[in-house]
Amino acid sequence: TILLIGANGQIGTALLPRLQDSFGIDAVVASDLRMPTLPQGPFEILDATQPDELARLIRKYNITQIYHLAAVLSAKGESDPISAWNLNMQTLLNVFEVGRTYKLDKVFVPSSIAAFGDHSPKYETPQTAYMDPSTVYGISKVAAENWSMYYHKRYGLDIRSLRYPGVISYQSMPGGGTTDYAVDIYHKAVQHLPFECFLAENTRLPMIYMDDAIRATMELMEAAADRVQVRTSYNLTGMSFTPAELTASIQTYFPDFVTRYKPDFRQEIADSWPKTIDDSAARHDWGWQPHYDLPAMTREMITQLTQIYDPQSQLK
Ligand code: VAH
Repeated sequence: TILLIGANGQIGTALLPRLQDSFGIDAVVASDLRMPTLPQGPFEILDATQPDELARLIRKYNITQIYHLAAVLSAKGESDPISAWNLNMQTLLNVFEVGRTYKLDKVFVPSSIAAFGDHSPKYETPQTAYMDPSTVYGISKVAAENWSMYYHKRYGLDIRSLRYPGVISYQSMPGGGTTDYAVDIYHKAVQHLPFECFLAENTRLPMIYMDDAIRATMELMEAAADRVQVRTSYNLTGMSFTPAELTASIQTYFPDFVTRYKPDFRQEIADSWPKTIDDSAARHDWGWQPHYDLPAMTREMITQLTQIYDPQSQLK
């Protein structure tokens, strides 16, 4: 049985149905701090900062795999660095400790391009670059990567990890990230509203469409253990674009759509991150290949969100 922690979050919402498709609805226990409006399948309220609560669920359901997707993201973490650090690290170490104690088969923990920093190369950032993250979120990700490696080497725990770029999806809203603008912009566009962007127009960042992010996660977790050579976390990317390029892509559907630029504190965070990513290790080790580029993603986002906001209309 699989335990999904952070099932209500942006990635959890999209990952849950895919795990249920692959393993069966009763083989996946979803968990989060709050009940979702419409729980699909087994659901448990879980505060993963509490080791006993987590261990109780492991025993109750005979959990053999954990996908740990609970975290405070980059922008939100800056408003209260110590709480963000505590939440991100406590939940991670609790997951690794139950992983070791209950001899779990596999554990998935996400890292992020936010683990890179001012002195990491900005273009085609390599798998093994110097990492000096500027946010507490990024610091927690670098620490998480090193703990992953440590538990793997010392206890043989099969931990797998991806450095997600900004993830773009229609299923649910991200919360507290620096790449969130690239989701919000589509919501404004399909509602025929102007968009105010908190990043400057030429801020290039690596991104991925949710479908590709989920497929990468599933493929990494399905790969034979000896193919998973990187035990910190794999670089991963789908595409890279700027707010201006994203706006132009949306304007092919909505020519009157406008973005106004009003950079705030998140600009500095974005400027410390890579602009493009070299994910050749993932491609080489377990065959990673993205399917969505910017035009394909825009088409899909606009089609799906149009259905949600205006179910009567048909995108031509
Ligand atoms: C954030 N989306 O903006 C997250 C992320 C790529 C960065 O990990 O904080």
